[in-house]
Amino acid sequence: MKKLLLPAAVLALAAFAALPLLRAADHHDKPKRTPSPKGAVSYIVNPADGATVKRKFKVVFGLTGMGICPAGILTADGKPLPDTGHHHLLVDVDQLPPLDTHLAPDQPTRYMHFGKGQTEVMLDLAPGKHTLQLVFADHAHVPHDPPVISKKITVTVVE
Ligand SMILES: [Cu+2]
Repeated sequence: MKKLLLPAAVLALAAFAALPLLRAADHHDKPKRTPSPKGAVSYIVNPADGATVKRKFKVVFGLTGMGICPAGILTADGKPLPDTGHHHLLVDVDQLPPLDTHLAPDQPTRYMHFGKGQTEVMLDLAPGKHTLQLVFADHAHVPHDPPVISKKITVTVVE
């Protein structure tokens, strides 16, 4: 538990620094997946499926049966904190990425990592229909086994 007491800036830096290293490892073996507990659910609290929203709108992430932990955090003995992870928001991503390996790096307003443990984001999207879906993943950005993924919702953005 000692590592949890590190200053937030150090945690954020660790999470940021971990990404390129993980990408480099992609070409080798598949990463070990972290188990998710039975009944864990990820969902979008807001907006509602089918809602009409303004260009700038807030997306609120919901999670039941698991906890949030910033990316890159391990216990003193090198293990992930059990039943934890961080959110990823996929915007207008038609097909889910492979769920047995590291998720692709952050792409603003399309493929977002919330490695500091954030549970909401303000989006600014062009008018029209857009889809939103959450994928929860572990300390190393690898979805849990079984994966904890929200329903994909559709919103209509208006000026
Ligand atoms: Cu991530």
